[in-house]
Amino acid sequence: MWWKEAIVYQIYPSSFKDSDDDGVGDIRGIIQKLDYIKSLGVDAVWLNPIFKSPNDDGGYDISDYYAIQPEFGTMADFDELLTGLHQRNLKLIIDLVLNHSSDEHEWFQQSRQSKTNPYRDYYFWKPGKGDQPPNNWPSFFSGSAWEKDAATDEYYLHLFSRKQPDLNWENPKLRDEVHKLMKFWLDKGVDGLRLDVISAISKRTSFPDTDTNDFNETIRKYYSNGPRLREFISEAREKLWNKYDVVTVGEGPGITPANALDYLDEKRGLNMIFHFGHMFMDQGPGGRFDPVPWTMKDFKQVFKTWNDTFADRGWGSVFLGNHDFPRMVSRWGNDGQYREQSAKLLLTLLLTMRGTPFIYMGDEIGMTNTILDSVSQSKDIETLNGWAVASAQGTSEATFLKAANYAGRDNARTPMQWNTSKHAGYTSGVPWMPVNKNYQWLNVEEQDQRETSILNYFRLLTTLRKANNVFSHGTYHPIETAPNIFAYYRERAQEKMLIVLNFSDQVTNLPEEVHAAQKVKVIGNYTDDALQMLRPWEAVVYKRN
Ligand code: ISL
Repeated sequence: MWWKEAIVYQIYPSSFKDSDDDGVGDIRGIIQKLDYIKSLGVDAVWLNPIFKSPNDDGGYDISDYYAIQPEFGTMADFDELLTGLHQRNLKLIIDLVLNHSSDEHEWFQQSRQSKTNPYRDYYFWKPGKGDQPPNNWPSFFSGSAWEKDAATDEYYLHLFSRKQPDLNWENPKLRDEVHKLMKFWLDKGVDGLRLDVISAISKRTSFPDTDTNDFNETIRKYYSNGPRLREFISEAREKLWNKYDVVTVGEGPGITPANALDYLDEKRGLNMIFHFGHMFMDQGPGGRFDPVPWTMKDFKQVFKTWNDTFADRGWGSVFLGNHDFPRMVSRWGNDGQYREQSAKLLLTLLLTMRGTPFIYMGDEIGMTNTILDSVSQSKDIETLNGWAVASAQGTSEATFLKAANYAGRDNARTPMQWNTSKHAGYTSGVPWMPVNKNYQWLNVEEQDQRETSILNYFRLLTTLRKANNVFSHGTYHPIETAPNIFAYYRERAQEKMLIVLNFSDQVTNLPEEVHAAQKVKVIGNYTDDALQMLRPWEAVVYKRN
């Protein structure tokens, strides 16, 4: 099971590298960077969706599951990318969006035509209640999760944007279509499937009103963990996935420590899930744009809870950022005075934790959040819809913008910063999204040639992790410490590693237990040794004797 020891690098294709100067990243741009990706010491690439899409939600609204998005290139380009990855002993995990399609997909174009159309039940259609939607479910992207369609005077369900109608997995014909499209890509030789919002594919078909105003509670109780979720996953595994050497990674908003193992097992379930315990920790009842303070106590507890969940069976993924969340160094670290140290600290956490680490492109050089000066600069439907609702409710733009700059997805979607040339070497055209202004000093080329850069520290970490499988397979034992110190053991057979992370701007004492331990420093983000103290954002990995 290669994926248990693998380190995965996530690429958001629109923003990685543009090879034909149309201002949008593309597959040939990734091909140009294959040797760079290999140089990181990672084992696999998770590629966000590359399929034909009107791009209402960054490609997560697919209008043809068998075609490559023309802006990204051709099927021949995809085949060349896959070959290029495999030639470098790198695996490819593609991102399939099966909870919903685009409204421009042929299936939906047919489905909306009439109540008797053979594709009608590929989606969920219901009459309204008077002039109201069928129930009170909110969309992930603000507003109602139902949209009225004039042609048949009924509403269709869309948990996300109105251009992302939910697919009806109750319909065996639809499930057959989904298995067929998965088989197409598995037959091409992809090594993994990241299954978007897989936790929501089984609907409570009575569509009961939600009884809570807390959005993440609504996800847990009404959108995810539906009555047939295990059945649909097991059917795909038995009919299809078991026939291939493929890793399945389920994106599982709403999946909890209590039920995660229901969906994870080698024979009948997924191989891994992305859980969101830490990612939703600072989201208040209103969701993403309703930020609430978070504490290191909560952050550490999330890691303990999920390590305990997967201690004996199942398998976890570990991530601190992706295309849906702010840059990890801005969110969890200090992207100002201590950007370099805190970026290295966060990468140390990622690469010493149990479970498969997923690193988001640009986090290996400590890329930071961007600042929108006005909401109109956002390219993200989640932010734009959120603003439309908030402004109608009287929220000022300054207030909303503060939340969007703290928590919005635009932060993670600015182009990769390669060098100091125009647009950071990402494109010679006009970038679809402005490059972060700090690219002049924050870029791959500068860090590639500086021994103590974040990039080269990341390369040391991947080498360390691959050389010591105590990190991938060892047990996890947190140490009780001061709130901002995150310290834990990793143990396997005779090997014992001790990791100590100072999540603060303050100099602080080394925890007594750590100070007293017989140990040898293996790696750290300060070049010298402070012995009894931990400097601001200091990360140290010790090997216990
Ligand atoms: O952004 C979020 C709201 O807080 C996340 O919960 C996220 O929307 C959710 O986990 C599902 O994300 C996935 O599906 C979305 C797509 O916009 C995201 O980019 C994708 O990662 C709809 O396909």
